[in-house]
Amino acid sequence: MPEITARLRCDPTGQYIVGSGKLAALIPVFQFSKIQEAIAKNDVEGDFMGIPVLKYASVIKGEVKKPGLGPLHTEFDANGFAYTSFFVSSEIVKWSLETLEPVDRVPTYYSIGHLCVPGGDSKKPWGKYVIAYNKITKDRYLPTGPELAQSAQLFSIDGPKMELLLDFPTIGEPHYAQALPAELVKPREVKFFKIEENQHPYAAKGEKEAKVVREGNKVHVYMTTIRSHFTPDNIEGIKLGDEVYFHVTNLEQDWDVPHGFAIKGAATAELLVMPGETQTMKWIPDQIGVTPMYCTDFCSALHQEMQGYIRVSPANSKVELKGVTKSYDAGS
Ligand SMILES: [Cu+2]
Repeated sequence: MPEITARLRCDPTGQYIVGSGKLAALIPVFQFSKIQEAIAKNDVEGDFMGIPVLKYASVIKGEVKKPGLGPLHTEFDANGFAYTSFFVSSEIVKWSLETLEPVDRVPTYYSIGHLCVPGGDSKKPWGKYVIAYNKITKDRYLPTGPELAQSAQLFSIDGPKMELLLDFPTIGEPHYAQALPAELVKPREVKFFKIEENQHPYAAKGEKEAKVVREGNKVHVYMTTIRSHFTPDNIEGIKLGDEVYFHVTNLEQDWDVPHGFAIKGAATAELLVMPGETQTMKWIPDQIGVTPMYCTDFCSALHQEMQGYIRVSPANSKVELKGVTKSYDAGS
């Protein structure tokens, strides 16, 4: 029995199970119906840790002989062909599930590991492309950090010969990657969250709902954000010893208009608030004075103006708590 390192793939018809091993020199193809027969007849050749082992010769449909070196992973198209990556000989080999003969091969230039035919591990592969995910592709892209980018390759498989279309960087070698036609994703795409469906308990669904509320030493700022201002953007009456919660609602109802929110010197990270969403940032001021807050996502030409101020008073101060909006953009 050839060396198999636990890589078994079932073909789209469910009849065949293809095994492979990184250091093997052939590809065994098992037949599901034969496995069922062997189990029924108890056609075994001993056991491994109590698990009965079926006779190799009884369950094999056949072997793909001398396909290349180091067959690793196999994917399938919709026309009865399999595509196996070869780690040692650095290639993809296309072979027929019927005849078990190789019919085409294409170099991948690097040590390929996983590969992906969109839908190739389902009953109905789309079967137009195969993607090679490579290992050890050290020299392909500029070194930009402690880890180098790997290089993947996209090939067409809908013609008589596999053809290289593109190579592109990946982080590591994606394992069991899956791809599917964009039309399946597009109708489900979320472009923005509907503001009227926002369930956040501290949402402000319009600038009129913006307010600043004190509960003991907790201050809740119901803040809205829209190109290119915050409401309120001038807050005072916050005292040293307060815990301030900024509940920032992004009023935008358009695609790709997130706003950021940060407070200068804050110990917490910034927020990135998607259109229609509310997010909360906690801030404990540690000094008296005026602290700027600002948008951190380039949202329009007036993004730099998207800022405001928070005045922090001494703990015993009598400054009234209030939030107003002072800086409007030209359109407001
Ligand atoms: Cu902004």
